[in-house]
Amino acid sequence: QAAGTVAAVDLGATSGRVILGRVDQSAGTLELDHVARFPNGPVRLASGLHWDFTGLYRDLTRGLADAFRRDPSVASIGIDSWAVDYGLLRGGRLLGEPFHYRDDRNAAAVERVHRRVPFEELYRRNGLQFLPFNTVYQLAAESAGPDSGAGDGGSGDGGWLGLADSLLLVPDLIGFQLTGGRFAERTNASTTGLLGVHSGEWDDELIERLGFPASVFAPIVAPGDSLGALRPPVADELGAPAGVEVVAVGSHDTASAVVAVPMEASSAAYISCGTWGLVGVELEHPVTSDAAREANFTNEGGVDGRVRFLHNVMGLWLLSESVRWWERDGETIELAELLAAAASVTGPVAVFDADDARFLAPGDLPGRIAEWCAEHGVPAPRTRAEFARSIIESLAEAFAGAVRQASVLSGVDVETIHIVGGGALNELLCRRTADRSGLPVLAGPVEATAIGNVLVQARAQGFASGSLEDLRALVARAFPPRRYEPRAR
Ligand code: LRH
Repeated sequence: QAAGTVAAVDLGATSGRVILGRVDQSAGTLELDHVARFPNGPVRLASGLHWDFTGLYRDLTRGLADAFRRDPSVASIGIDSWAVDYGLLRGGRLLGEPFHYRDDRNAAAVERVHRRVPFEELYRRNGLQFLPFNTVYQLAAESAGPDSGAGDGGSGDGGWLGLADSLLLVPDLIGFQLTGGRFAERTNASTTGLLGVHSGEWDDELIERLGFPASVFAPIVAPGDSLGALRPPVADELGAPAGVEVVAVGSHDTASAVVAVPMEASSAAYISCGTWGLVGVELEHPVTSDAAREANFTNEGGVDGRVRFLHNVMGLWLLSESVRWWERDGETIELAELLAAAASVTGPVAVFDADDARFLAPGDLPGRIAEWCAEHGVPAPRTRAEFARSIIESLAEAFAGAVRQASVLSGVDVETIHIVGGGALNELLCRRTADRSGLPVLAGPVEATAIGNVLVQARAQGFASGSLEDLRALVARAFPPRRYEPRAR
């Protein structure tokens, strides 16, 4: 079996990267070459909180051009990003910058959706945990249109959604710009709330009941499918050889990350920890029991038809947004120093509910943490080091709790916890998650998402073969995780 190189575009909520992956499965090697990294984040326009899609596209295509300069043998490109957000198109033209999922336009839409389809029924159909920004609620807000206010049924003309002839989630939207093909990759489509949890296909009846135009949804493709060759002007701009393909990967970043968790899925839980902490287990079949619904666990689509049974914990957003708040007057805070100071805090610190919805929107997170503490009669942190420590302890506690719930709800007997993503670099978080769960934590790889993206492409190109277990064996060998043993509390 030949070795080969592919390019992964991995877009997170705070930064994006282009990474080359060289895979030689017979030699047991998997090498990453970081080609480009660029910032990403919300832009507040008059219409609300948006993404700068055009800027992102410029940055990622520049990165891809660098990648082809560095290695002209790149066989394919794969794109993954955060979930749920989308662009609307008409005649191939983008109808404005996509909304950011942290925009607050969805509150009225949630009620409107649940009035038509009660949450219990939604959950039975789509298996998704309630998050106010699930695409289904965003689309209900969209249908209400610019002029209608938030009245039931919206303006009746379908609002912005009625203007569109297609809707593409962010990675699919990039795929469309690159190839001209319009597809909906299944793992990410599973986060819309409009995919049948058992069928893995668009739930046409649900779409109709919610009054959405069925024709805007693109055909479903699976990770490993080709989205087509680069459009000739794009290939020119990237300096790419003719015929280079864009391959569907687990285009939901969390789906790609889970591919690269070097775990034994029958006895492990994973935490994909970046902006969010996605905490759960991998299953063969969805669990949509009342208990799973009440615990707000989701059944998202995984690569190779696996199920990502997990819960969203707020994640390192709590820390990054606090730092952003403290830096608002121009000061620069070194994260490593802040974490070192957090590690040396000796007294007890507040453990707050990291899941509380008040932490979702951008803004004064330290103030909201203090407010939570005041409401719950807990002394609030005072120094920045105490805030950082309180955030880490609260995340570790939420992670440990979600692992316990995942285990009870799914029947997986969890013996180890894998932490992948940026959080794997955070020693205090890994150590405290081990301590608070009483289980060993295996940390790494940090770039799990890009690795999962690379591996699914490599398999599609014939540079690798086998099941997810075979791919994970390669990850374990190339990126041996670091182990944290639990200590007494
Ligand atoms: C993580 C993530 C997560 C989603 C959220 C919108 O980046 O994709 O899985 O719930 O962003």
